[in-house]
Amino acid sequence: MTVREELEQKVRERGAESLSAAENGTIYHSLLALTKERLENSLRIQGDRKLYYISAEFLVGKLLSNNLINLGIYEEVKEALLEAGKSLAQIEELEPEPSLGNGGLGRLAACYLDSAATLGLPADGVGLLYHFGLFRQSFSQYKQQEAPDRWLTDQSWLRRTDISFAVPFPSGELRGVLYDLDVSGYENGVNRLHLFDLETVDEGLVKQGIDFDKKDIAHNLTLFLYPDDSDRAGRLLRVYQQYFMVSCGAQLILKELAGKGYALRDLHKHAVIQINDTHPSMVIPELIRLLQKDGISMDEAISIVSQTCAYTNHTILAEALEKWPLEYLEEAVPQLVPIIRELNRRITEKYSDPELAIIDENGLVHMARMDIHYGFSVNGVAALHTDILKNAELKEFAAIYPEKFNNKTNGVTFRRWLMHCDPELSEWITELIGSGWKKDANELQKLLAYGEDEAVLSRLLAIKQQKKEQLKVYLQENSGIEINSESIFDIQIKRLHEYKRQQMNALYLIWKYKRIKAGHRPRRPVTLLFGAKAAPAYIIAKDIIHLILCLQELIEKDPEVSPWLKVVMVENYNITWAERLIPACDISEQISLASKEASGTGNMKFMLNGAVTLGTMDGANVEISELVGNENIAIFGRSSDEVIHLYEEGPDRYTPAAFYPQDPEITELLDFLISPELMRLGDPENLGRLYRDMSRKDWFMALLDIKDYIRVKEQLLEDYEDRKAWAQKMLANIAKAGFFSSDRSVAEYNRDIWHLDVSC
Ligand code: 26V
Repeated sequence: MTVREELEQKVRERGAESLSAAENGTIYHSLLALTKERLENSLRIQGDRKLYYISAEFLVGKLLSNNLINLGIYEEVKEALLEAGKSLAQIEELEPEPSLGNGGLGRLAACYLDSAATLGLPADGVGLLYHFGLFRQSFSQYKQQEAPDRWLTDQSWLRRTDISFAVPFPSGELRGVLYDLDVSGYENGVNRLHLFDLETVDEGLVKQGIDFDKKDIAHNLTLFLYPDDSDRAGRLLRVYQQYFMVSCGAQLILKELAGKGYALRDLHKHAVIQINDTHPSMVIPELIRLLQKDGISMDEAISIVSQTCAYTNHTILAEALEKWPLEYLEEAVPQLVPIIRELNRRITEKYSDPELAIIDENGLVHMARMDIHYGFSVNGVAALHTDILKNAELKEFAAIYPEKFNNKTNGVTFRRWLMHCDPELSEWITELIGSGWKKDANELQKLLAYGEDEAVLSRLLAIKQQKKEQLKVYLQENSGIEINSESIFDIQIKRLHEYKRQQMNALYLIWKYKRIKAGHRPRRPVTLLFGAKAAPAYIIAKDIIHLILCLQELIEKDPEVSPWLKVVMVENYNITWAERLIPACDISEQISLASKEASGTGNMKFMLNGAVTLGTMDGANVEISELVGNENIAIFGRSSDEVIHLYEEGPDRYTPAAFYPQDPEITELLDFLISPELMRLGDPENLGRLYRDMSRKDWFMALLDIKDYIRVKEQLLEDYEDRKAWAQKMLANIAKAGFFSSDRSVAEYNRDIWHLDVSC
């Protein structure tokens, strides 16, 4: 049966007369069923040795198009629908987006699963099935509001299995039920994402907003991703959740090992566990515990587990490196405490440096340190990040385990981040250089041959314009917001965090607003688009959102400025938004304080879609700039070395007092936060707090880089006017993006860490 016939049959089974007469909802469910069946009949990637990628987040995004592309039936389905007068894009709108992640870390996990399946590597994901995931964001009175995001539906990509495991807690055992989701490779077989749900979970616990009884772990463990941890109960709940995840995961891994007929003591030969940041770190003591239960000695259990686990570090921010009070672990996971103490004892016996101890003098358990001592590989996620880990943050560890440290620069899947989100660009690239780039992204470099081809360059500009028009329509339909598609689209989309410096972008906005008020109109209007969620308990991050929303309103209501400058902060930024925004972008904002952004992956997606990066020499921006050359990227700000020195010299070395009130231009920008114009619109409490924070602390040094940022951004806006030169920059960025394919990253992980055999 052809895909079209199958689809016709499926809609009829669901009561429609024909495809053309069917409602979009019926078509969506038919497509879901059709695709799921094909996935189930696909080759399951298998091997003697398997990777388990264990992660608190998997930000998979909508799956319909992705699966259709990977199964090789996207075009057929699209055509069949078109002939029936239907649009695949509209049908896709009906698919809920799984809310199983927060940012780059979770999206990276999803890209890696896609690439591992594409490369034919046996690699499954292990995580939790959060019923409400991360919160749903809305704006009211220029502030972020949080609501539960119930993304789960009766018919979905998930398959409930009959596998479940008992997880021991001091208050009694709880059961984790396994749900599976097929992960398709591009024109290849399937792997699985294993998500555990609490059998006794009770959604009814969520009453007001996103509040619920944090202590009722028998019913709450899989309600939310990252529940508020501003109090003890919240932090304990994180520990309970993490343990629930790793215990289920460890039991699954051992069950699969036994299922294949291998002895437990051969675990390290047949399984490798990639620990994605420290949320799953307790898998190490848990596996040791389970092996011991089966009669293996402590010495041998430690040795086996140490040869099985590898750790990826995704941040150097001290506050994001997890340290749990031993007392919490004694309360939540007492069975692991003697093991962790023993792991620590062995280290302190050998090394006197207190920086190396797993349990510090304050009784805090450093999860990353446990991973480094008892894993066989430690990797950073971009060249600069790995250098900082080796030479600064983790230098004591690099000195004793030089062989463990390695770099794996992040990557993104081009199936989703080009073929799916910009089919126009994707098809045109194929016209120019053939389709080889879809399997070997380095072939994109063939585009460089067209650097002087006027027809090619103007077509590139035309496709960008088309994507900008599409975004304009989407925004109009979904938010009622009008944007000018002839303006320059400047976009900053990422989690809200002070180190990412959305507040510096807001200072630029204030500067530009004042310039225009003073009569200096830009040559072309500019639209600044933001998307970001702030952690519910992160006060300053929420104040920054408030500032941006107030500026959005102030500018909108000012007839002198609004024709020239527009701000849009999209509500509930997620993967689906990213897929709309990235292809339409002219300027990609990657402006973190140098040394703080481990890698970034949005920067790669933007470049791949022909945006020019405006950024600091941070994370993977450094590698982007090396690849594209100075003329194709706009770099500003202090270097990571300078910043690291400033921090090392102590809190007095950098002080915003050097700029405020010393520097009149910067003072004018900051004072605007508490100006009558803004205070009239916004909440004086939020604006005042942000003003005080930025003028007295400015921990991420926005004032240090703001002038250079303004200068370079203004120059970039000027550069945009030379349309041919701009198109050449776009082309260079696309052509050089091949390095950032997650296929390359995953192949490197496999070569250096996983050592899996390609099975198909
Ligand atoms: C830490 C915490 C601390 C408690 C509150 C919730 C929470 C959530 C996540 C994290 C881990 C942050 C690590 C992280 O997301 N790192 C990002 O990883 C990306 C993929 O490697 C990388 O591109 C980004 O630069 C990096 O910030």
